[in-house]
Amino acid sequence: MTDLNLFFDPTKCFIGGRWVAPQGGDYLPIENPSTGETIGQIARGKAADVDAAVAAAQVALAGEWGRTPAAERGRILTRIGQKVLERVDDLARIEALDVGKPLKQARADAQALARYLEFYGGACDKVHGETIPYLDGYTVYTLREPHGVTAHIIPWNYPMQIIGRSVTGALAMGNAAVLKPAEEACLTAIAFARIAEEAGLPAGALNVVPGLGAEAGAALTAHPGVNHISFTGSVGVGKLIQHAAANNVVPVTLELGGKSPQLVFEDADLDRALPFLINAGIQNAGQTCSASSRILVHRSIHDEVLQRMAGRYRALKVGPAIADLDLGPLVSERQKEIVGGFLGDLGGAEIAAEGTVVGDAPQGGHYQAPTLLSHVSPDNRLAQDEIFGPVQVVIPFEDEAEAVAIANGTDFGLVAGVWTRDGGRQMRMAKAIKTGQVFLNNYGAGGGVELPFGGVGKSGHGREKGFEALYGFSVLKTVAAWHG
Ligand code: TXE
Repeated sequence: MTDLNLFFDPTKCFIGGRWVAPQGGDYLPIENPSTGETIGQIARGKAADVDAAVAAAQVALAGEWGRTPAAERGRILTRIGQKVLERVDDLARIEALDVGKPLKQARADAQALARYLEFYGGACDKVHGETIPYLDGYTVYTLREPHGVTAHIIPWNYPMQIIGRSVTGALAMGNAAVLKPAEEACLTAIAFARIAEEAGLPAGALNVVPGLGAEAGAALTAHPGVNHISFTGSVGVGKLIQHAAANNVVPVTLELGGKSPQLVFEDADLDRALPFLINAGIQNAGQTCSASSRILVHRSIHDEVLQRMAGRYRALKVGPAIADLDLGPLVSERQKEIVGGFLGDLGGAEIAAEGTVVGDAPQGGHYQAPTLLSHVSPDNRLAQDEIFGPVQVVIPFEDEAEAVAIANGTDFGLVAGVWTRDGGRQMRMAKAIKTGQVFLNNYGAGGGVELPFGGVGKSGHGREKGFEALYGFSVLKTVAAWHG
């Protein structure tokens, strides 16, 4: 069996600065998606553990953490970031085993987490209120205060990146966080708590309760002691969480994935575009909220782009995370069934090219060859629904108007890419596409932690990443003083 060789105890919850067993005494298996083996177990936290975590967060806010000045919060976050950097290799190895992503991608995630801590560490003491001119005899100013206890429900696809953009922003503003990682991949969330503890984060500022969505997750989002909810995951669960937030009248940030297009015009620099077109679809085996699953191409270059993409697809190799190929396995058999369900019903689409699962990939792993599809009608479910696997569709368009109509023709709006040398067209497209982010002649902008991120439509609402997140993780208070 794989030796996990961890620097923390994965069977514990982290509550109020202590490592505690789940109160119900129940555990969940950890699966290695590359082999299908069970490689350990994690706590199956439930409502009682969530109660304890929320109470610990409230104690922290009333105590040392609540009194920690902004600059000191910044030093602590910066220190955690430095310790994350020291552990990049360990974290990458653990994430590769837990999520199945190739080592180099897991490494990039760990480095991104460190970068978030650096960014938000530096930002803590730079969020100012303002003074507002008002009536004679008054002085009016605003304060930015923490919400209080923030709940963070995160998925399994990018645990470290999502902790970076969600939890660290909340801590920067002085909130106390309760984190419920996904049951499929909890290990780096628990590792993060251990590193934060080592770096001197005061007890209760961060609490981690692993467990099932319907148990620990539902208990956390319904908890009356929670003052803000940040959720990344499926649209269905996002709706449940928005209902739960409505019950307690608390703000909620939802990041629910997408069907993000890249628009390739006839004047695009194809040599530059090609790697972006493909990487944005296959990174993390397509299990990425901002995956670009739709490639819209001007009809005059459609066949050329399809052919060039197909050539690259045929060279893609899929294998165990540790082998560090282009793609690893999908996270679970369930995810493989979801993707297989889409590919089992092409509805007139054609397979233009597939990658290869390497011969020595272990039998029990959840491998899926990357698949490029052509002849896909824009209303085919393959072009409408989030597949969350390594599947891209190529769709031709006639002109700008049709490109925009197809790009905007899904329920989602998270990210878009536009490839054209025409400056006027770049500006028109950036305005016309309904989405949270637009990339002109790139896609993803290197993951930049500085860039606000979030969706429109069923991709969700609220913004994380960048300075903007700090406004979402705080409440504005207006103080009006009459002094005569
Ligand atoms: O997501 P879930 P799943 C999409 C993607 C994927 C599909 C299913 O299309 O195929 O969702 O993935 C917690 N109350 N995305 O099932 O169920 C759960 O424990 C509170 C897109 O993994 O939404 C986990 O921590 N919490 C996405 C988190 O919600 C609940 C990333 C996400 O799980 C809960 C992941 C409940 N009732 C999937 N039920 C993206 N935006 O990138 C579940 N959870």
